[in-house]
Amino acid sequence: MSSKKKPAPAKAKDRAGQIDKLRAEIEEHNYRYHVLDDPFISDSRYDGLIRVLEKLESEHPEFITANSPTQRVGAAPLGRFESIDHRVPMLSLNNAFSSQEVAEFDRRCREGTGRESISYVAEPKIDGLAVSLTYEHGQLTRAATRGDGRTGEDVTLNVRSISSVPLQLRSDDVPLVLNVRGEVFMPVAGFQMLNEQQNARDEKLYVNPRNAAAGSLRQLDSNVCAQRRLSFFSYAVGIWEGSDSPATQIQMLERLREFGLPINPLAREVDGLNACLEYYREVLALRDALDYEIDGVVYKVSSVDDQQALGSVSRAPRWAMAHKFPAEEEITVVKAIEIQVGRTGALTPVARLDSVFVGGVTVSNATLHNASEIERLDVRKGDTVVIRRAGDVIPEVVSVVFDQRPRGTRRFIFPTECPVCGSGVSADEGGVIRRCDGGLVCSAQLKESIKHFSSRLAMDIEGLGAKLVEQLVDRGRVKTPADLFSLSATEFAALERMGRKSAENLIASLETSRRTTLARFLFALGIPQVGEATAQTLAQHFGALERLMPATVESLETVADVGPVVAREIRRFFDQPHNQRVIEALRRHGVNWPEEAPTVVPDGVFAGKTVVITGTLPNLSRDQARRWLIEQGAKVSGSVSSRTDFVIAGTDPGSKYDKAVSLGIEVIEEHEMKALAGKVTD
Ligand code: 9MJ
Repeated sequence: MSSKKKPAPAKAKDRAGQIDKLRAEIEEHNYRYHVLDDPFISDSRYDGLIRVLEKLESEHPEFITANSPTQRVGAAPLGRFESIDHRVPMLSLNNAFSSQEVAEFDRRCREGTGRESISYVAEPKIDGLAVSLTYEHGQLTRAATRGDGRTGEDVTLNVRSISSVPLQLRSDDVPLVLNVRGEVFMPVAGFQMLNEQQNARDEKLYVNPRNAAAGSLRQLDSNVCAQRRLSFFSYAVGIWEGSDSPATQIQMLERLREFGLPINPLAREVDGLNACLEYYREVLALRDALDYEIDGVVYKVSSVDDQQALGSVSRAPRWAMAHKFPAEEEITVVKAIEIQVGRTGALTPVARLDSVFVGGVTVSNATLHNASEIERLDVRKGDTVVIRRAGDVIPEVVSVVFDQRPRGTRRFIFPTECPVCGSGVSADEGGVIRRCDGGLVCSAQLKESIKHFSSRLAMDIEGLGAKLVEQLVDRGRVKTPADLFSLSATEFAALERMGRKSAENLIASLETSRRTTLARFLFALGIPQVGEATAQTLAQHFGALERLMPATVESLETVADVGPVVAREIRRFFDQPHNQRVIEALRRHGVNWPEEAPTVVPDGVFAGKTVVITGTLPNLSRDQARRWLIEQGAKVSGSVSSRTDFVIAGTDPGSKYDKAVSLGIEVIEEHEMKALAGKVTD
């Protein structure tokens, strides 16, 4: 009979030592990952160490400590959050929105300290939630939200689940009591993942990472908060007791980092006003590349003595200033929802807005993308909405503020007829994009096509602005791009905003634009799916329009980066008699370009064929063989499928060879490939 023996005391001591060692190792890895941003081991290896520790602790629960890395999660849900009074109030920051305001701040700091120039710590302003963490004897004992600055909520259990917050400080030389302040935030990737999960579960989406972080930190069940990918940066100290605190802000950040607290890596000392403003520009340029959201930068007088000399007014320090970036999100009202018809007939719903300043510009329109987006948002005329404009992107409606919806609003009904020409509307293959079927009969499509035709990267007709194009189309004077070349200076001069001189200039620039390149001409035609780069490749590949226009879908697919969808669009475009007539007319009007030799005359055995290379060939490297085949007009693919025409096999051909044989695909060797290229198909 076997009975469980109690471990001998010496053994238990060994175990305790082993557990301690493992904890220290895990904490070291955590520190390297979150603070130094220089991990030694993979995430899965880290998880493995945690599992070993969990196992040891479950065998020896007597050795579990409150701040063991295994004890971040698992507490029972709370009924409500307790209030916590901040022993030292949590300050807020004054905001500056312009360089002048920063200059005034700098002047006040200089005058208040009697210094000629001030050394500041500059750091990004994280768009998250301020929290206050208290460490006693190096152990995390409490975490509180800012609340009104004097009283916050006890969110200790939730904050413990944030892996970048150390449960115990690293150094042997930590203050008896350390109260640090910092920002809890949700990295953008974590936010996107969370919203995907929310969407999959049919739950409410969060509007932005800040709201998601707030919603997560306010979960009464810390196990839910633990699932959310929150992170933390520290930036200030409220209480430092039991040892000498640093004399400057930058030294203070250094010490916090030594204690194992994460500090923003962009924080640094800057001297004087100009360096502050330079820092602002530098961080603004980095903004979109960061994986967390920031809404400005913060400048703090570095010397603690100077900070004390300057003091605080109404809960904001006089020694610190937030220099805000232009807001990327604002709230405004939808005056109307209208449909815009694009060059290819796509119907795009647009929200007309009460103008707001957002992302550094005044915005009065925002895209609603498509019909399903309107449905998803349930946005209606009269709604108050959140709009967003980040970087150079088109402003968009992010969400509706439903509790401000006025009575009597109606759901938007997507039109079944083109609002410009009355033609029918059809949905594309995915059903998301709806298009007007009117083609160039539709004046909206015609206007956009002409604007595109004359744009800088296309025919580059200088001086032919949008307003002129609209007049020409509205007067029925331009029905195709070719009509532009039959206009006289007198006709141009008769248009609004045109004088004799500008009309003559326009005639001159039309004259110049006649001489173009094949690539520009192809781009200008506005073939669906053919952008500037594809137009270039097509021009290089075929060398002449006469060779491109009759090309089959199969041979079009041999062009680099032209897939089946693009090839079909090109074919469909040149098949339309209307397009053929426009091209003829343009050439009649003298539009011309230098002929170039095509890179490929695809008429051999491999022209238009899909070929896979496998194994080691006797003479050619893989890449040489691939390029040789492309020159022969082949499309070289990496995998064998039923659409493969040939497999070129060398030695050790592996599974591609087996698959080709099983699919009955012709398998040939390198010398056969070369021999076949000599023959021309009938
Ligand atoms: C943020 N939000 O990143 C402060 N902050 O300092 C930084 N906030 C702050 N500092 C004193 N970097 C009060 C608030």
